[in-house]
Amino acid sequence: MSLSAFLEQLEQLATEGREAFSKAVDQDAVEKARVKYLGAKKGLLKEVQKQLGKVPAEAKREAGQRFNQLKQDLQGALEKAAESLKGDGEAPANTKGAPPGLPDITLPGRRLRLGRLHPITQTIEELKDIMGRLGFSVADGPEIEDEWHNFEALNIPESHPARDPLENFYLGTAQVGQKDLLLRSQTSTVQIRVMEQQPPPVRIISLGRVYRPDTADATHYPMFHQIEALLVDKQVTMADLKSVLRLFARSYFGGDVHIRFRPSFFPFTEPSVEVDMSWGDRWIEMGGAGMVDPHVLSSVGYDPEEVTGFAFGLGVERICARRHGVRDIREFYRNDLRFLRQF
Ligand code: FA5
Repeated sequence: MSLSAFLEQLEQLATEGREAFSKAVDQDAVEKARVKYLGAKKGLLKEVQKQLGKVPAEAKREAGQRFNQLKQDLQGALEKAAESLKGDGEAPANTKGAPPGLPDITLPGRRLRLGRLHPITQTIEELKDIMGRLGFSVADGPEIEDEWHNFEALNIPESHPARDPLENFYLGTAQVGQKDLLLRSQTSTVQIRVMEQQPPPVRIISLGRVYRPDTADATHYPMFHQIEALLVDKQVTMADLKSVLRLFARSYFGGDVHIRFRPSFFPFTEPSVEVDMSWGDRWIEMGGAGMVDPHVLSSVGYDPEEVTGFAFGLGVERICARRHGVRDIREFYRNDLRFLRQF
């Protein structure tokens, strides 16, 4: 290979390499460029170095010098790129190149940070996807509810402790003779709204915020999210409930998750169960479930002799926390960007 052919190769590599480092927008891109151009095994520079042996003996010295120069040059470009992306993407201090007071336009630009969806929003989208694949469509309901949808239609009578003012955020807007409004305490309200509006079969999920005056701790927050599922059709059984929950859990968490039912009580399901999920030997309560109580079906005008149904309601924060190893759900609402940027 002639000296000029070798130098030409070298120049081209230099131009490309410098450009790659100067265009790198984050440390990842810098690393990619480093491997491509300066990689010890398969870097392009290494490839060119191999050509050095083919240059005629009398031109070797010059070729070698140019090669070393270029190598230093690219290493410099790498360090500069890495340096300028350090420290949260801040541009380096304006210390040289421009007269005092004027911006130095030769400095690399300030990297723009892209925003991202909140981890709970990301989880909701994923849960919708999974349940969508199982044939469930998304239904929506208001966060400000009336007592009929939050309680009565769900078989929770006036005297039930779940209606206690200390357990709910009542809005205190009732006029004389009217029922009060409240922030919904569960997404089961949407079951009623959907069944009131359409005849069976029903196969929906509803995801959204719910509110309870719970003291915040590692597993509780006064505002949290639930995913509610409702399936009403002919001959729906507990076995269907368990299969759907298992499929759901395995799709979201992976194959090693197990589910178990513990007998429980909800006024709107009979029988009712608490749904626990486990990894290894630790069981965590994720929500409640059961077969829709015949009273609830009749209260929305369905015939309980004709159709049966199951429903479940799970806490989204707990699901998301478990998947990502977050030990305290309060982290989701501290608005600490160092935490949120990890998702
Ligand atoms: C209910 O809310 C029922 N509506 C669930 C249901 C739906 C039963 C359909 C039957 C049929 P529960 O109050 O247990 O049930 O709440 C369900 C889940 O919400 C809990 O298991 C938990 O994961 C989550 N959860 C409850 N309170 C909080 C809170 N303060 N902060 C975060 N998550 C909570």
